[in-house]
Amino acid sequence: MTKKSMGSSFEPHRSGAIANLERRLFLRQGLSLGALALLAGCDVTDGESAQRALQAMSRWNDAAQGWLFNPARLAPEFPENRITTPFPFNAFYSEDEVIDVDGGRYKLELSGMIAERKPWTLPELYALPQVSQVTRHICVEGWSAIGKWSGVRFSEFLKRVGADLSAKFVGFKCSDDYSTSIDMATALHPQTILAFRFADQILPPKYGFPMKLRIPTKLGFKNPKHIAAIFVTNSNPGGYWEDKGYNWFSGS
Ligand SMILES: Nc1nc2c(c(=O)[nH]1)N[C@H]1C(S)=C(S)[C@@H](COP(=O)(O)O)O[C@H]1N2
Ligand SMILES: [Mo]
Repeated sequence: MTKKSMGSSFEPHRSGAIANLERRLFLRQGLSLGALALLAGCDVTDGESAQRALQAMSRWNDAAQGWLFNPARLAPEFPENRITTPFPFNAFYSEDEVIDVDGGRYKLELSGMIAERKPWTLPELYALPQVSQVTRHICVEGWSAIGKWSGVRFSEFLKRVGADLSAKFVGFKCSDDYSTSIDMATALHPQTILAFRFADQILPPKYGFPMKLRIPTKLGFKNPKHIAAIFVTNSNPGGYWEDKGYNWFSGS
């Protein structure tokens, strides 16, 4: 990266992507591009090195958070009278575009570092031991709501399918073309559940039929709905919002 003096001279050359980057940087880290340039010691006004500098910072952030994360720490649970009604809907599209997954034909696909990769039907998944939780869902957009989800502990599921629990990441592909990924410690956290029910009813389409991963220790966008495929890997798969610059760890 070449060092370049900063000043208003680069302003007119700033591309849309750079302006966007600067806005994100300021909103998320309270940093201006100029401050980042000082920290990074490089010209962050050219798109590629800016992206590299941001990614380096975000990776450092993930490493620090991973190191601080205590898998034994539990998210608060609430009595049922604290449940938020109606529970908000959110997705990268509007509620009238919610997808309709055919439960009869549905099969959950498994791949990567998993010994038994046979697909699972819904009746097979519903027959697994079920637990419930009343926890707070926190969205990065600035709202939160308490809901009740039920399903199988994700650690239980991963053990049953012979997932390599020493692998680093678990990735999720969703039927609505959403994706996300989590670290293995979070996947094995006792409150992380593969949820089939919301408020004691089969998960309605808007909340992610036929299943979502409920992770009360992570922000809402790390809780994938409409899961179609799960894979275990050692290389960070990123995700829909993660690839757009949201901090990958986004939790505790
Ligand atoms: N498949 C899928 N999962 C998703 C999303 C999405 O757009 N598609 N949005 C995420 C975000 S940002 C939030 S806040 C929650 C919203 O879940 P809810 O509709 O049950 O409130 O789903 C998360 N999981
Ligand atoms: Mo969200």
